[in-house]
Amino acid sequence: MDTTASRAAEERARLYADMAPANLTPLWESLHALVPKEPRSPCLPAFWRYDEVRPFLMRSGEVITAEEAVRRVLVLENPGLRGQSAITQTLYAGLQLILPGEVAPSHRHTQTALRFVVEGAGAFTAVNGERTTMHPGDFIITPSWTWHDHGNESRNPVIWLDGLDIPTVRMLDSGFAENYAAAQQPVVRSEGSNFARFGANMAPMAHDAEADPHGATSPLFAYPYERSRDALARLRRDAPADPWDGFKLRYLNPATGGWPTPTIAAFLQMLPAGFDGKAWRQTDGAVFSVVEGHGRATLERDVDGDVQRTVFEFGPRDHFVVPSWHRCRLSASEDAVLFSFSDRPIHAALGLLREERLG
Ligand code: GTQ
Repeated sequence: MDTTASRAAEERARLYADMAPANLTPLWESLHALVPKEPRSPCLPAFWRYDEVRPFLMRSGEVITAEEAVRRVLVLENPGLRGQSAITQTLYAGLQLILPGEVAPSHRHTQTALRFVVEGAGAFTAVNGERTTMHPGDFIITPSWTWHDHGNESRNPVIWLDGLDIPTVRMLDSGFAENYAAAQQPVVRSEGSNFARFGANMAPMAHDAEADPHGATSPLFAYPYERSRDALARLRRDAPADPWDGFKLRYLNPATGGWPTPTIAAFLQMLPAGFDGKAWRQTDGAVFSVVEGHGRATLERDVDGDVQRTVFEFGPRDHFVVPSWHRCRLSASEDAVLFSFSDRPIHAALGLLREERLG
């Protein structure tokens, strides 16, 4: 370095050091990272094989009760976001275990939650005074600020995937929570009441009073797998598979046609045996839970001219995450059904949603 350049570098370094106590930093040192040409997420592709996770979950059942833990959950923590309890920059995911006879006590919080039942039937979740019995593949919503508790009156352990917008609410500093006075909230409606009111493509004559007046969260809180699975099977009879997605449907808010929750979207798709999908990418990072079948997800992204490739060979009850703007191709060696959720409603609401379907 010539002396002029080294003098400039020294003067800059002195400026940075002198102004740091005044809480001032030079934008020009970080501009390209702050305003990147395209997303370069610290979130990494990651895979959780169920055979590996399940024994740890069962061990957690030996060391702590659901009551003591409040929620006995193993967090699916992204290896690129260690210490943040996050699976993507905006979303949290975990696998929750509830053993026969246990109760996870009632509380409420501003974070929105979804459950996707992975193993076992006969546990229940109670939301807003109504219980729903859980079966594998059921998609269940816990809207922001609604009382909820879980219990297991069956003879088997029940395990489900929790998806919450915890990192989003943390970023917005809008988290509130409180415990209910008793372990369980009173049940005030019979099971199935919610589905009768909102699950038949019909709605009560006046439902504004009981539903979220902003329509931000679906008034329907349980979407049975049987129905969703049947819809995919019927789709398949009448139309060819989409080259990128196979047969894919989104869960909706029946009162608005919009997303089921204000922050989290959810999807169910079937990849027919032999499906070899084309690549797509999207700004919303997505978490996948495999329900049926075996297949492969191939993820790629370009880093400084190199292609980083990650391949996941998936089977039932495995979980994986496709971070923002990674190219992803899905294929299936036998009929496969995948549930997924993402922060798509946030991207859409802010005008930031981008997606590409590649050749
Ligand atoms: O079931 O209420 O996985 O509050 C994390 C936080 C589940 C729940 C989680 C929660 C819950």
